Amino acid sequence: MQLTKSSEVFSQVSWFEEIDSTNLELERQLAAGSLDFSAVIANAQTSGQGRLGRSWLSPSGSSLALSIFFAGPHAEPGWLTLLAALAVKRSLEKVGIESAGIKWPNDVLIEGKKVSGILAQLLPTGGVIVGIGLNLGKQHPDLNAVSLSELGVETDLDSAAATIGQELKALLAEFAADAVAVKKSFSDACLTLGQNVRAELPGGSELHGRASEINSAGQLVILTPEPRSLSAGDVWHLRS
Ligand code: BT5
Repeated sequence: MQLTKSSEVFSQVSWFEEIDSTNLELERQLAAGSLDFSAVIANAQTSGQGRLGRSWLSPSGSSLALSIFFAGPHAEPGWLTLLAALAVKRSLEKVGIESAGIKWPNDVLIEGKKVSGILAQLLPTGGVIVGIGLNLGKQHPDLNAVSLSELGVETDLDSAAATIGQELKALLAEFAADAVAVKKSFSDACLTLGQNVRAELPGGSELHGRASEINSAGQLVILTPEPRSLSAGDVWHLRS
């Protein structure tokens, strides 16, 4: 990726060779006070967190673990996850990977395999932690995963984090200036739209229908055939 350093992009950066989870570490740091747009970066996590209690595997050398703190309302929380996914997609384009798409809300996929996942956590203070995992090296064979090195792209943790941070900063500025244009850009990158989907809601119930649009709150609208808006949950793309 490019030669910018993460220390030039984020307001403050803490580095760890290994940590339980960069999201958890950032949460601990917040108790002592953290600056807006500060970041925690790790080479390995022993307890990487996915959504809904799932795990994110990130042994040493396999991926970038990056968590960013947002103190204020840069964008609606629902949009922060989507903007982070779009920032990852744009970062991949910077290194010549054009084929990545976003499975709503938080997966970046290349040819059906996951290269990145996002975990946003709302804090009681109104701030948000956005955690981003990006696969850079060898992956566990049981995962439906792909990494940059498997695609012939070598990058280091610092430049990957810096590029994502820069793209995210740029997107937040674009979003503040012209949210409609960014929403269109997200929709164009979103693999879920137009698909017949099965959605599992956090309470366990299911919806079936066609994913028709991302609404202004960043929710996925599914025609069941009545429109239903989803703010969280898991979505499976079904064969038509
Ligand atoms: C996610 O959850 O995809 C959110 C992942 C967020 C990870 C970052 S790393 C930095 C920060 N610190 C943290 O502790 N977390 C964040 P979800 O949509 O629930 O997907 C989780 C599922 O992805 C797992 O159940 C596995 O099936 C799969 N998975 C786990 N590790 C993977 C990997 N390295 N590559 C691809 N898929 C993986």
